[in-house]
Amino acid sequence: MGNYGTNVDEKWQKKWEETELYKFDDTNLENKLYTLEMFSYPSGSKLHAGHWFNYGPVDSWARMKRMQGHNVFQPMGFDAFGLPAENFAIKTGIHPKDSTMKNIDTMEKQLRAMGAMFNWENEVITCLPEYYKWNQWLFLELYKKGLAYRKKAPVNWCPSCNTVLANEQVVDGACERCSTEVTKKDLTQWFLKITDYADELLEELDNLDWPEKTKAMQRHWIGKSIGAQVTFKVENSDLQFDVFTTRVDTLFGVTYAVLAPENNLVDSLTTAEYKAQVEEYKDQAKKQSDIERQSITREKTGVFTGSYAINPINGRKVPVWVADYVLNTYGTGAVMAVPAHDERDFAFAKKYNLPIERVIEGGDSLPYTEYGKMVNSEEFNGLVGEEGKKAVIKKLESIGLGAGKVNYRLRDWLVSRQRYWGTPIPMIHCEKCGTVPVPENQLPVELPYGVEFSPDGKSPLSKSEEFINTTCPTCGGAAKREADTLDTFVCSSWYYLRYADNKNSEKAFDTEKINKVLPVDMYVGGPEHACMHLLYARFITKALRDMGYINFGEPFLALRHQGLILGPDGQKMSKSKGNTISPDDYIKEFGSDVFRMYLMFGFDYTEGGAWSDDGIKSMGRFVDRVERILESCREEINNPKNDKTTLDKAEKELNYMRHFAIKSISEDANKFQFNTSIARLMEYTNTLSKYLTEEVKNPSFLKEVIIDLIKLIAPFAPHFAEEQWELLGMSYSVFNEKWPVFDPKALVKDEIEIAIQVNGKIKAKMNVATGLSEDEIKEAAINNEEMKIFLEGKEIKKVIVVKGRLVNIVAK
Ligand code: ANZ
Ligand code: ZN
Repeated sequence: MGNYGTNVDEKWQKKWEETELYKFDDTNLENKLYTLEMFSYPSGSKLHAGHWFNYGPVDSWARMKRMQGHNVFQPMGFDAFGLPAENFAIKTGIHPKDSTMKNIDTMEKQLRAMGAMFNWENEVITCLPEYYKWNQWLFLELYKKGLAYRKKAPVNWCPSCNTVLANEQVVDGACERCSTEVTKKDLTQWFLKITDYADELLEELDNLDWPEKTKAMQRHWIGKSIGAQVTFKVENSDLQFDVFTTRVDTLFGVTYAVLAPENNLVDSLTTAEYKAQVEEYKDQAKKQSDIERQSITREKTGVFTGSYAINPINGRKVPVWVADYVLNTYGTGAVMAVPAHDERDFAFAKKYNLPIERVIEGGDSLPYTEYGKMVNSEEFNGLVGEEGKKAVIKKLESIGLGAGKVNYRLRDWLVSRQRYWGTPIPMIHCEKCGTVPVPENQLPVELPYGVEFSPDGKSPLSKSEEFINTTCPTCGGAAKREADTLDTFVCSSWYYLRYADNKNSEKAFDTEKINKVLPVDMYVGGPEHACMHLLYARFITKALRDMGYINFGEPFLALRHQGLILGPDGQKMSKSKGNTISPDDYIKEFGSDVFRMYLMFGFDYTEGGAWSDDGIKSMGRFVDRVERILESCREEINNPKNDKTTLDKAEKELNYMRHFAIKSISEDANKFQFNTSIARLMEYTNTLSKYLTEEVKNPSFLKEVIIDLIKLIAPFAPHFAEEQWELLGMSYSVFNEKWPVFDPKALVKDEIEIAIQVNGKIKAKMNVATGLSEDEIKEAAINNEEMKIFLEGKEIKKVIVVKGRLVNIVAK
C-alpha cells in the first residue's frame, strides 16, 4: 500500500466539510443540476455494497458535472416510516422510532464515509413531525381538490397476521410474512385519485429521458384501452348490464355473457334454481388473487345464472354466466364472450359446451384473435378492424345501446394502512358532521409514542385513547380521529420538493424557490419502483402544479436505474441469507476511492452482477501505481533537467492518449459507462508510465499531462485526487477546477497505416502522412521497396485508392 488510505479519506472529508466545498449555491441557479438518488430506507442492517453501487458512481457523475461548470445539488435523506421497523418492534419490543433514529445515525456515518458531495444541510427524515406535518398538509390539499376520497373496497387480508396487506406484500397470493393464503375483506379506505391523470401520465412519458423499459412498464400499468361499451338487456326483466370490449367488431359472435362473481347484479340475475351453486362459486372466488384469475393457462371455471341477455345488435338471446376470469375491478365487471376470437372465451366455451361461431375471416383454426374481414355479421360483412368497429358503434349509438369508450387499467391509489408507523391521516369523524378535515393550523397531528401496536386486525391508533378522542372542528362536539396511517409511498411522492426548502416552517416549500431548483435533472434508483413510486411522484407533481404550488408537471427529467449487486452466491443480498457484502472492511483496507472505483470498473452500471472481490486488489495496485508515477513526475517537474518546448514522437503519442482519454471519459461517464471510463484512465496511465522510462525533455508538457490526469481521476477517486493535487502544489480544491477539454487536433494522428494490395491481395503495409493526396499515395505505394518484388516484369493497369485504408494495384 502507498500513502493513500483511510487517513487521506478522513483528512479530505473533514476539509470539504469545514470549507463547505459542496454547499449548494441557491442564489445562482442558471447552471443548477439537481442530482438525486432515491433516498434510503433506514433498515437495521448496515449499508451494503449495493448501496455504494447506487450512490458512489452517481456522485462521480455529479463531480464531473460540477467540474464542467454545473452547480450541483445532491441532497440525501431517509424514507423513515414503514412496516419493517414496526415488525422489528413487534419481534423485539424496541420502539420503531428508537430503532429508526438509531439506524439513521449509523447510516449517516456510513454515507459520510463514502465522501460523496451530499448536501446534508438539506436532509429530510420523513418520520419527524417537521416533515409529516407537510405530508398531512398535502393530503388535505388533495382532499380539498377532490383528489382524496373514502370508499369501501375489497383489500388484501391476512387471517393469520390479522391485518390488511398492501398489494406489494402479497406474494403469489400469500402473505409475505407468514405465507398464509390472503383473502379479500371489504373495508372503508382512503384513495387518491391518480386516475384523473391517467391520460397525462401516459402522454408525457414520451418527453422523458427515461429507460425505455420503465416507460413501457408505466404505459402497460396505465393500460389505456380504446374500445366500446355495449348494453345487454336481461330477458324478461328490467335489468341490464354494460360490457367493455376492445373488439366490438366481433359483436355478432357473442354466444354468452359473463359477470364477475363480485358484480352487484349477480344476485338479482341468478334464478332460484341456480342460487346455491352461484353462492358457492362466489365464496370460492374470494380466495383467488387477481393475478391467478387472469392467468391464461389456469383452468377456467364458472357457473350459469339461469338468466339470458339480449345482444343489442341482432336481438339474439345468450346465457349469462358467472366466472372468475372476469375481474370486477376492470371495465364494467362484465364481458361479452366471443369464443371464436378470444383465447379465454374459447377455453371456457369448450369446457362448458357453449357455441363457438366465427365472425372474423382468417387463420386456419379457432380461436383466431387477429383482425380480418367481418363475416356472418349482416350489413357489416366485409368491413375490417377500425372501420368495422366504427360502423358497429355508430349503429349501437343510434339505438342507444352502446358507445365508444376508453378504459384504463390504472386504479386509484389506496393509501390507508391499518398500521402504526406512518403519517396519521389528518381527518376527524364526527357523528353529526361526518368526515371533517383537521384545520391546517392544528397540524401536525402527532403520532403518539406509547401505542400498543401488536397486530390484531384493528388500527393500532384506534386503541390509543389520548389519540383517538378529540373534538369536531366544525361543531365542537366529541369526535374521533381517523386511526389509519398513510402509505409510506405518500411520503416519497414529494420528498424531492422538500429537500430544496427543508427548513421552511411556514409552508411545505416556497413556490418561487422550488420552481428554480426543480425539476430533478438526474434521478437514479432501482428499476423496481417503475409502477409505484415513479408513477405516484409524477401524479403528485401534476396535482401540485394544478393547485398552483409549482409550475412544472414532471418531477424527474432524466432517470437511470442501477443494476443489482448480488451476493457472492448470485442471490440478492440479505441479512438472513448471510451473503451481504459490507463495504466497511474494504474501505478500511483500501480506502473508499478504491472500493468505489472497483464497483465502477467491475460491474456494468445498469447490469450489476454477483459480487466477487477478485479484482479489488488490482484496483488498489492501480491507484498505488498512479501515486508512484505522480510522485516520480513531481521530481521531473520541480527540478527539470531539460527545457525543450516542442513535442517529439513519444510526447505526441502521450498527448494523443491524453486527449483521447479526455474525450472518451467525458462521453462515457456522461452515459453512466463508468467501466470504460476507468479503462481509459488505465490506458492513459500506461502510456504515461512508458513515456517516463526515457528522459523527460519537455517538463512543462509533462506538467500539463499530469494536471489533466489528476483532474480526470478526480470524480472517480475524489480523496486521492485531492491529495495528489495538493502534493503537486496546486491550490485547493481540484473540484473547483475546470474539467479538461480535448483538442481535436491532438487526436489527428500524423501518420496512418495503409495496406498495399496487388490484384486484391494484401502484400505489404506502409505508413503515410495523413495529409497526402490520392496521387501522392499512389506514387508512394508503387515506389514502396517491398512492392518491387511483386511488380517486377508486370505492367500496372490501374491503381485504386481507398482513402485511409488501402491501395490496390492491378497489374499483369
Ligand atoms: C369481447 C372480445 C372479443 C374481447 C374478442 C376480446 C377479443 P384490454 O385490452 O385489457 O382492455 N374484458 C373486458 N372487461 C374485462 C374484465 N373485467 N375482466 C376480464 N376481461 C375483461 O382487454 C379488453 C378485453 O378484455 C375486452 O374485449 C373483453 O374481452 C375483456 F375477440 O370483449 B373483449
Ligand atoms: Zn361535528
